[in-house]
Amino acid sequence: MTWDQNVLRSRFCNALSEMYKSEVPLYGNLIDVVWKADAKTVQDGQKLDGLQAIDPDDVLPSRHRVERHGAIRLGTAYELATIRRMFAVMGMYPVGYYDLSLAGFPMHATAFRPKTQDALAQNPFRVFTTVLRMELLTEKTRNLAQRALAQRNIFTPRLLQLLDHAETKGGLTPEECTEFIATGLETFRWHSQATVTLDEYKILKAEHPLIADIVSFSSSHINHLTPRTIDIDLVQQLMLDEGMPAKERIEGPPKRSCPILLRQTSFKALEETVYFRDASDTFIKGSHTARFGEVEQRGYALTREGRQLYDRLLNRVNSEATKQGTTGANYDKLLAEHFEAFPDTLSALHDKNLAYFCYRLTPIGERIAKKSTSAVGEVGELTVSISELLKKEIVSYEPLTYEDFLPLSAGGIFNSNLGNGIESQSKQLIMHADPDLDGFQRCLGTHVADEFHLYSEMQRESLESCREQLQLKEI
Ligand code: OOG
Ligand code: NI
Repeated sequence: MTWDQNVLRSRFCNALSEMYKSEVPLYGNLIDVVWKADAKTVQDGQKLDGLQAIDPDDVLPSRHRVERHGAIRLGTAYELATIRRMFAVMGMYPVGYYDLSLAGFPMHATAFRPKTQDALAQNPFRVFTTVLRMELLTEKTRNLAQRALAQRNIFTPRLLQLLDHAETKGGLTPEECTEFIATGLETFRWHSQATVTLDEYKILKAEHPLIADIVSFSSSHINHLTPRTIDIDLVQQLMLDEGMPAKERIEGPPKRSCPILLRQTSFKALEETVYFRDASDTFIKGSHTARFGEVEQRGYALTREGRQLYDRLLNRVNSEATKQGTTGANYDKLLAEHFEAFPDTLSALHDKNLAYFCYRLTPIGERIAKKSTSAVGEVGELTVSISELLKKEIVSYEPLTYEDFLPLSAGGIFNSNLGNGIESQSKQLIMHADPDLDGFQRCLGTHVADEFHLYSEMQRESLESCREQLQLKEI
């Protein structure tokens, strides 16, 4: 049985991209803009050293053109548990828990993604997956939502069979893989006929537009796809130059020499024609705003300490902005000012333990490793500190790329695409809910992996490999 999860994920991602480009032609234009921006950045030699360090292959256009993520929104525990099975076939596993009540939404989320560096390098596609929190809805809306969701099955019967096959036989045949892609796409396809009446849609939408988006259709349409860029500021500018309906600002940290975490922007969701059934079972024309195109620029993965500093600074910016009513360019100025407190050199990020790194032997280190005795001491006996190995240029480090998401940035992306012009920095914190990781994991039927743990294991393994090669007792 030839079943390579990485290949299947790549093929699925390509098929999804083609489907989405045909459904939302503006998304194809966005890909072209990203392509143009990256080519220009590479040509102008404006690449920052830090960016090169992130992923040297990324400057090679072929790999860079692959979509990095998409997003879907689900309604029930069954849908979440089944999507978990579907993504597992493609080597994508739930990582991280995102409490979106922080941003005022009755939802929580995880990201299904490859977990190892090798799998990420082969194809990094991941899907930000949200599920509705029924307990946060009013009774009337909850009843309506539960009724509508109980009537749909977003998975084809054939897909469900293939999931059983994959699990019981431990894989799929080549023919089954091809079928899996074709039938799996149906889960993410757009349907312009709603499953609810216009009145019901209005009730759902009045409570929250995202509830209407999740509940009113027979599939969980992909709501955006996202290529990665090496210069998001340039992409934002080019989108504006081309008259695309760009989001007002880039989410996440400000532009820096050492990019951290994730910066995102998008073109805003389009208003699309939708047909609603009325009481006499005829269709009436209405509209719905849901689907958009996004761009991401990925930076370094931060440690818990680094992330706490990021959150602290961002909270300060947001509370000051709310107090003073700061928006737009002034918000970005405020953000840049506050983020001056975040160290912006590789060595400071490393020495202050703010980011995760991958350690490697330098050519000097490799020469030492080849000899049977270590230049720094007796084989297998010595404990040498990492700072000493770095000082003697035996070992060097590169930052690890952040592979996850940011809940407040996600909130900003959601908000920009509700068709009401609310931007993240002026959002209304209407939700007073606690996170519910346990409830989420119960729906999912498994645990979500802790992203900090994954990065710190990668760092630890890289150090362990250096130790082994240098034949040291301990680093
Ligand atoms: C998901 C928004 C979150 C991101 O890039 O932060 C997201 C959604 O709109 O459903 O995709
Ligand atoms: Ni996104």
